[in-house]
Amino acid sequence: MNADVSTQYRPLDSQSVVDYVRQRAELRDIFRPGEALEAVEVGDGNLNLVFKVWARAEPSRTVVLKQALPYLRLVGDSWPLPTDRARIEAEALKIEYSLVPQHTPRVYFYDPDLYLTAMQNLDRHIIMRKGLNAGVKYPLFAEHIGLFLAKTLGCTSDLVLDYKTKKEEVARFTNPELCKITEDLVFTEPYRKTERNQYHKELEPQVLAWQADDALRTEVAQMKEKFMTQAQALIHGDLHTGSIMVNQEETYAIDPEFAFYGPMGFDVGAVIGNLFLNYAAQEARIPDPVKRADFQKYLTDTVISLWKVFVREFQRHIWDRVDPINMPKAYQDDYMLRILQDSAGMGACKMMRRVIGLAGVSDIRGIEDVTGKSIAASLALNIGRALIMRRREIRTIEDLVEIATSCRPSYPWTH
Ligand code: SR1
Ligand code: MG
Repeated sequence: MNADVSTQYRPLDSQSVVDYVRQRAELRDIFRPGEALEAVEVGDGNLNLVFKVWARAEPSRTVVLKQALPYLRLVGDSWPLPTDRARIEAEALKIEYSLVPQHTPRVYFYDPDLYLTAMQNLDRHIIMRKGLNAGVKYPLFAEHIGLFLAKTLGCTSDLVLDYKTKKEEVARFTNPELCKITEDLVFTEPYRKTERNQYHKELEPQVLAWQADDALRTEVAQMKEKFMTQAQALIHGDLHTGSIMVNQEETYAIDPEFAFYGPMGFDVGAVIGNLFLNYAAQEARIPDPVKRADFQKYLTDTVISLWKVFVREFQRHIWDRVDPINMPKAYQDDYMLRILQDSAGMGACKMMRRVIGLAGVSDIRGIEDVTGKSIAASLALNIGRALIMRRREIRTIEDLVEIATSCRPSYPWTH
């Protein structure tokens, strides 16, 4: 076991989690002493155990327990992983809840011996990626995530925090091993031959062209440098559509275990990049061209409105409260433009890694027909390349969307 694992640590299972829940005083408002409880392990992510526990007599009285394993679940115990990520996640959730409680699951407690967080069970919501793959629209999502991004990023930055608190927060959220996963899987491995890359063989000509492209690797290296050096705000660090739970009325961001002080554009770009991954996937998922165009327009409209909400809420919660002597309007406008261009570049990297590297997304890898999968993957790579290479041209969110929507798949290959 890892050196950093507590001596009291033991991974729970669907039986032991029930006994554990009974012992926790923090949950006595939810569960009655001695009543029958049921539990199931539902974790389908890459890293952790996730249990749902509920009262048999009244399943709406329920809780989720998320427990870190000391290794990467996706790969096994050959890839050790620090359990401190569980503390980071619980502390990030508490900050996010203080800023946007309507979009953050409530934490009941964190157990530092078991690296376990007990939190609100979002049992009326589904993982957004699954909904999008099924062609479901979420009309309030842009409004909700735009607010979430503006408050969680703006309020944890130097624009709001005092000089000392900011540095203390950077230290508290130092998360080197999970950042290293992102540095490797998002910014490094897709652009070189490695055993962990996992693209399907029909895509090989385009992957090899991307890996041979010096200009592309130069731009990706710049994004990696920014990710590693710009402690701009407490970012979620993994805000893809698998880390968002939705229904028609509500939106929650979950799973901030990759949180650290990084560039705001990494979070905004994660959301935008994942919407464009789904846009590319719909090329194969929706055969009817009229229905496909309608859903893709919903996705691009969502990108435009989430950015506009982000700008509006950033104005309201951040810029309206700063000192305009040292942060004049021109500085503020330039700050927002830099976030937009970073979002294009980092969102692009997030798209390309999900096509080429370890830990792909079901939007594309879940397409069974190999021709359809190749068309979708090729389009995602072309959108990614265009967004990162042309990001300096972008002045508005409409420019960003225009660059993405002017791309076409290169598959089937013409030579
Ligand atoms: C090795 S972990 C793979 C991926 O899962 C997480 O959700 C992050 O995106 C990470 O890169
Ligand atoms: Mg996750």
